[in-house]
Amino acid sequence: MESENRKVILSGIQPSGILTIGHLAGALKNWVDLQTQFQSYYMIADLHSITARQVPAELRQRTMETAALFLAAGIDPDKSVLFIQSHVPQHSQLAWVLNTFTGFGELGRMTQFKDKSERHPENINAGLFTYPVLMASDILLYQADLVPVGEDQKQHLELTRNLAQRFNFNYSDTFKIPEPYIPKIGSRIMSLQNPNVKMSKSDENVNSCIFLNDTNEVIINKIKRSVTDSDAEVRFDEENKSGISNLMTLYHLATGVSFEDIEKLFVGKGYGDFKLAVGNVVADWILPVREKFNEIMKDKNRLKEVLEYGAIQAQKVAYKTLDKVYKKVGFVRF
Ligand code: ATP
Ligand code: LTN
Repeated sequence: MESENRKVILSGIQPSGILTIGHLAGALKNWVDLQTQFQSYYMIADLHSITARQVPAELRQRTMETAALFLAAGIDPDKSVLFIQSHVPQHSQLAWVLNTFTGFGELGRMTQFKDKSERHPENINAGLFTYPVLMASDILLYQADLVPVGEDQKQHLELTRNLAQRFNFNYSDTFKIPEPYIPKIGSRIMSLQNPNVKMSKSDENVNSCIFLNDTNEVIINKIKRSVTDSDAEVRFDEENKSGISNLMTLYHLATGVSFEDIEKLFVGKGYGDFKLAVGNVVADWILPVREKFNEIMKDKNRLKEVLEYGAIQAQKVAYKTLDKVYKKVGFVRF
């Protein structure tokens, strides 16, 4: 685990809902591959999730479920450090320091903040505004080289790099400057009901998402009812045929069949046949993850042990960085 020369990656998912196939395609699938090459830190970002109001009992349940899904998707606690963000107090501690290096204007330009405050005008809290600073702390504490994220998080990564450089310049080399790692295919799985927006676990319309705990029947039905265009050609064209292109992406990720071969396979066939085929391959893809998830959720004690072990490992690394930062800014250390 402590192999010093391996590059470090860190990523996280908020426990703000049941994970979707977007998380499997855009995040977990890659995380599983990356953990063999990199020293990997994967966290459940519960501190981030309370920027939107959560029901406490549900948050607790979702946090454990998210951890179980990480394991079910193939994250191996012997290879990766898997932990709950709030178990490592250094995240909030570093965030406070970095807040004092972040401009008001910089945060105001974040598109996620603008989107979320437009969608939820009733709760535009300061935490939502400083969310990217907490995310920067997550990354910088572990001296991450690479951060696997979806396309939507690129701007937050850019801010993280700026903050790291600013701090290093003001004092001396403290933080590694991280790079985003965005998968070419799958980094933006679109909503099944509106293929021009990202599939999102907090979408009010459950038909827009395939949840990782949906049954085969539900998956097949949701794909059958998904919104596509009005011609009948299975062709990859994200601009003009975003619905079909999204389904082709899912088919590709589930089977490995290339876009070209998918087009050939469905020449002359209608969307009905195509949607049924996508439904079947996606259901087959998710089934083992769902079965493993159910198994893991039956043994809560084991899950708790894994998370406690992860938190201890994470704290050790996080403490080292925070200690350096506290010294550099001039806090008295005994
Ligand atoms: P929200 O609850 O607002 O929908 P989210 O699901 O986008 O949030 P997270 O749960 O924190 O946010 O996302 C974790 C990771 O999964 C991020 O890297 C994100 O980009 C990726 N991800 C989420 N949804 C998708 C998607 N539809 N396609 C590809 N990747 C996704
Ligand atoms: N903001 C991310 C979740 C997240 C994250 C992180 C991702 C929180 N901290 C650190 C990568 C690294 C999101 O909403 N997708």
